[in-house]
Amino acid sequence: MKLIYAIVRYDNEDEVINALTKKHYSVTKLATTGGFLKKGNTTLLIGTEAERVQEAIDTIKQECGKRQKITINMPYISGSAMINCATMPMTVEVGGATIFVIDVERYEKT
Ligand code: 2BA
Repeated sequence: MKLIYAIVRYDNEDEVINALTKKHYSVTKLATTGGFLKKGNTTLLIGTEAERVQEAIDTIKQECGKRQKITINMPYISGSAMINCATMPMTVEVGGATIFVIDVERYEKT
């Protein structure tokens, strides 16, 4: 048994969840926040048999699309005082999904 953590963009969550549930995966959706951009994203928990992990990942990839580069204005503090706060353009990649696959030691429903 494996547990997949998939961090996806909020915009993609419905499509991903629908595609996974259609293929009979059980999914739990958590509302999460990225530490870097401080924007809402969605973390999906998917518990499944090891042999079904690749199909789940392929489904997630298909629904989330390719990663894209975007430019954001990051707060930039010059010197030590907040009064000197300005913004600095920075390019980051967004989209796609960040996926972790973890071994499950025990799984039961009571
Ligand atoms: P955020 O932390 O808000 O990161 C948004 C995007 O900013 C990231 O996209 C990445 O392109 C960039 N980024 C993140 N941390 C950075 C840093 N320290 N310096 C420069 N650029 C940085 P993704 O890689 O697609 O990540 C999307 C979201 O997935 C992240 O949102 C975070 O919530 C989660 N995530 C990604 N990698 C993770 C990891 N290794 N552990 C835990 N969560 C992760």
